Amino acid sequence: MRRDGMHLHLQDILANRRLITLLQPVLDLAEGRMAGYEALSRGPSASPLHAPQAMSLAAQAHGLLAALDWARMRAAFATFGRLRLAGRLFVNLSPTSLSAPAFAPETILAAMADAGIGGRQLVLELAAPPDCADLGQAVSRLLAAGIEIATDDPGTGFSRHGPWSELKPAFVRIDRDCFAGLHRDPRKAGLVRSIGRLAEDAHACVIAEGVESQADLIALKDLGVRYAQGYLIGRPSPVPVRRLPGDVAACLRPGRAAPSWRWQPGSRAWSFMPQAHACPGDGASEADRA
Ligand code: G
Ligand code: MN
Repeated sequence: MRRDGMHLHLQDILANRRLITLLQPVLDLAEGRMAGYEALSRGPSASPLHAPQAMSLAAQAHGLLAALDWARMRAAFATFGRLRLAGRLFVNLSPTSLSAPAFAPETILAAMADAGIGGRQLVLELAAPPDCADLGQAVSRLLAAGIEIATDDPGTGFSRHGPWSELKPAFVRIDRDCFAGLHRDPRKAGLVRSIGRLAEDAHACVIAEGVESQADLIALKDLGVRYAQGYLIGRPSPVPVRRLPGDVAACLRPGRAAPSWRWQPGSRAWSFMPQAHACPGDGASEADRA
């Protein structure tokens, strides 16, 4: 499609609300229930902008990235609200949009209320390391409004991510490259453990994204990773699963997994503990619904 044609196509998608929202469950490994859902946006099915990355690149080229992010977020609110899902809603966002005027916390909260979603349910997931260092003020306003931030782990260009002290993420994502085959690779186990320690010190929880096997799920739980997401638990879908699949529930059954290595802030050491630590903002549930 030519440049002008692509611009018109994008404008049509935005003006006529042609975005599709898929939702993928995020499992709380400590509680054994769905903690919420990540919204994954797609363009119209037969469009060259079906893939989220293609849509972001085209929008960026035409100065429409913040408008696209806003439309994606509205579509995610509408789908999540219509399905009356409980827990958190994770929405991907380009870091530049975070400080765009349209993303003022009161505007976001009003849009959530419109969709029937309660406060304290939204997590903005930064889709890439931010180039701009001056996100501090925007982040502070969002946090004050009860909106949380999720970022990538320090291994994925986090030196460009700005300090965690500025973004104050409540959630830190690790990718399947980082943990796939974890149970037979002590180096990967060491890496996951180190990220867990960094996250713990920053008052954040780890989300492992892209979990496809039971072995990985059990190993992640053993290492104290709190949340997991992936095809094993549920595929991205317009109508996502709400209950744990049987094979996943079997992984979490008491006695199924070995005792876990957990970081004990008091002793500043890793030690075996029977229970997962508490996480910031625990308890977003039906009770948080408007
Ligand atoms: O990084 P981000 O959260 O945007 O990545 C989400 C993408 O990963 C989505 O496009 C989704 O379809 C895909 N995805 C979700 N779960 C899995 C999984 O278990 N394995 C793999 N390979 N991809 C997944
Ligand atoms: Mn994600």
